Amino acid sequence: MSSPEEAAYRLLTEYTNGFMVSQVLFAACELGVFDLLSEAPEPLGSAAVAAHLGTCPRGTQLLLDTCVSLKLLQVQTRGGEAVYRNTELSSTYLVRASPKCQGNMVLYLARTTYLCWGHLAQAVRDGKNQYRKAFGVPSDDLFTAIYRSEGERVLFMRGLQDVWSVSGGPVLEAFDLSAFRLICDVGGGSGALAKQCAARYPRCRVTVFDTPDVVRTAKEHFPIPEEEERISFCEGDFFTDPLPEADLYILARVLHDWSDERCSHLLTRIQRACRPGGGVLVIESLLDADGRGPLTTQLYSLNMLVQTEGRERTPAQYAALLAPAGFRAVQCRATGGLYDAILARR
Ligand code: SAM
Ligand code: ASE
Repeated sequence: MSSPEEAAYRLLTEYTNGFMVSQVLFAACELGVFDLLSEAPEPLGSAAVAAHLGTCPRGTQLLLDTCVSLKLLQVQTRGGEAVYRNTELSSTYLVRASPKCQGNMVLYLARTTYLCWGHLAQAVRDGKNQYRKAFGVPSDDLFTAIYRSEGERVLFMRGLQDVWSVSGGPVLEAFDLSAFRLICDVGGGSGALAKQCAARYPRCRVTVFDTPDVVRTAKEHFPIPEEEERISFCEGDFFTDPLPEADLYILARVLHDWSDERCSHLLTRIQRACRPGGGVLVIESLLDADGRGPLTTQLYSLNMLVQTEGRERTPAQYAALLAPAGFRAVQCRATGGLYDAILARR
């Protein structure tokens, strides 16, 4: 039996070492460990992994053994040698070829988000995102900082779309959307959620509205199959330009980027574009009513502090933005997954 004091020390140590766990996962993804093991015809020893990846044998062995303790890899002994293969977790979520691969989000967290989090204390002091500190870029225009380069824009868009292969179904099926025939995904990025929407609701058409740079990058790097004539792109600034006509406006992970004032402005513009009886579907990770959890959403909210101008919100906070903008019948549905859905009517 351990004393409460020892248990507290163990918990403290787990927290202080948490960043090392993230880095093990980041490094294994960056190096291509999971792809290599999925393509190999049989489990590989650490020397073979090192040879294939061009990495040092000692570091490779330490990394692989730590991945085993984290349940990212499995080890067994064959002919006196330890050989490694993927677990169910890594084959499903970390191998590129898997339809549910989250590898681009892992890379984005490793290369961008992690560096902003290195300045969390500063963000709490000054209330600002940390692109200037982390990357030396000005951050007075949020998406100019987020899209610092073409490569960064592609990685952000790839990373963001990963989650919809897992959470797209739950958020789009939280409400029956079959009555909405013309849907506009406002700030829809690569079009990944629009594709899922078109697949689930065979009678709808979806317009993805985003900035000209994002629409160009989407067309170049995220092609939509030609037979999918029900999805189209429209470019503009959602704070100033006319919005496409639609029965349903989707706002997925858009409001969490912005202050209450910017959210109200955007929602009012959407309300004016929306026909009576139409609606808005907000897709976000919802905080509990008292804001005390879930921990993952609280961490995402801090992430919005270091990376954006926004925060995650409670259902009541979303309702308080939607009602003054002219939306009624606000309904919240928790999906049990990472992202939840709120439907409101014009
Ligand atoms: N909805 C997508 C998702 O959840 O995967 C992308 C969410 S991303 C966090 C925010 C999106 O809003 C980006 O695609 C960004 O380009 C777009 N965006 C930001 N400011 C915008 C503006 N002023 N006009 C149009 N789109 C904008
Ligand atoms: C944004 C979403 C994200 C802006 C920056 C972001 C995500 C990571 N960085 O709108 C995806 C959500 N994940 C987290 C950790 O918040």
